[in-house]
Amino acid sequence: MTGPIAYSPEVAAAREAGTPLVALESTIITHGMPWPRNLETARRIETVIRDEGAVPATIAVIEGTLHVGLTDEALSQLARAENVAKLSRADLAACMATGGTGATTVSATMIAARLAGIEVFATGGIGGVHRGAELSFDISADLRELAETPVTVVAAGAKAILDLPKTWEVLETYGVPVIAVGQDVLPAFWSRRSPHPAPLRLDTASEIAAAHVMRGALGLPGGQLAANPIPEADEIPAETLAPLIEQALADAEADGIAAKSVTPYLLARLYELTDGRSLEANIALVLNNACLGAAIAREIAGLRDRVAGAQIDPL
Ligand code: PSU
Ligand code: MN
Repeated sequence: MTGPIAYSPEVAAAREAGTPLVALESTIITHGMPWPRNLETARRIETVIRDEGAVPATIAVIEGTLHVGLTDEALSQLARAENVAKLSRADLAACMATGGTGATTVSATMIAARLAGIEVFATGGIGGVHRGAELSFDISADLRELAETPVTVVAAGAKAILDLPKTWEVLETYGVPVIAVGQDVLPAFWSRRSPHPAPLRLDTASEIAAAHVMRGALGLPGGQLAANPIPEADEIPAETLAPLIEQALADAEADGIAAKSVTPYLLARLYELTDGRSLEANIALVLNNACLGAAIAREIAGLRDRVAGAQIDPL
């Protein structure tokens, strides 16, 4: 199948039947986790979503076509491939136009999800404001995407390698709802709790779904971030991580790492510095987010059915 967008058979069937869908990014597979754990994790995430009554749609550009839903063969090839491009809003179109292959980050995955009519997207952690951004101006395109594209993103917050307070400030400026799930403080990716009070707190998938539908009814552009804390058993305490993050940042600076390479470099360096523990935590939190994402997608589908059935306006 060629053309600008291709749906996998499973996703095409779900669209036809109205089964809730959950979008998944591919950068986490190609740039966020080492082989072969990346493939194993990508498959497990998809299984969690199916077990929760939704259909996974992993998104990537392969030879110029934007794939929404990957067959297991395509997933395996991508997980093994080297030198895959990392695509954000800025480079998605050029990659497709030139027949390239690339993994989608949060921003590009949100764009693809919207095109496919998928309202929920689960991942690990969003990009944000990098430490030292006052000099480097390194702020992830993920933040502006959340302000523009109406998809609910389930993540364990922003990655703790970032400047979290500045990340939350930018999202507030952009009018993006940042919702801590079930607690009063924002999570910090590998750790359940950060010192930052949550701007919003919702405790259930049904409340998050209702907020999503209400935003649409109000005609507000943009999505919302459901910041879902990592399960307690899998977290790495923030105190343990803090010096290791400092070390990874110092190494990145010494190695002259910049632009798109910063996030993959820091994740890989932390993997070494924690003897692999950061990866185990990362896998656990993504699986946890997939589970919540599927529940939110089911709730949104239920709300839409009720609204359509009663022919009422949600407002
Ligand atoms: N979360 C992870 N691993 C990752 C990423 C997020 O657990 O690899 C990726 C996401 O695709 C996110 C991107 O959109 O990192 C942010 O990159 P940058 O900081 O260059 O915008
Ligand atoms: Mn960047």
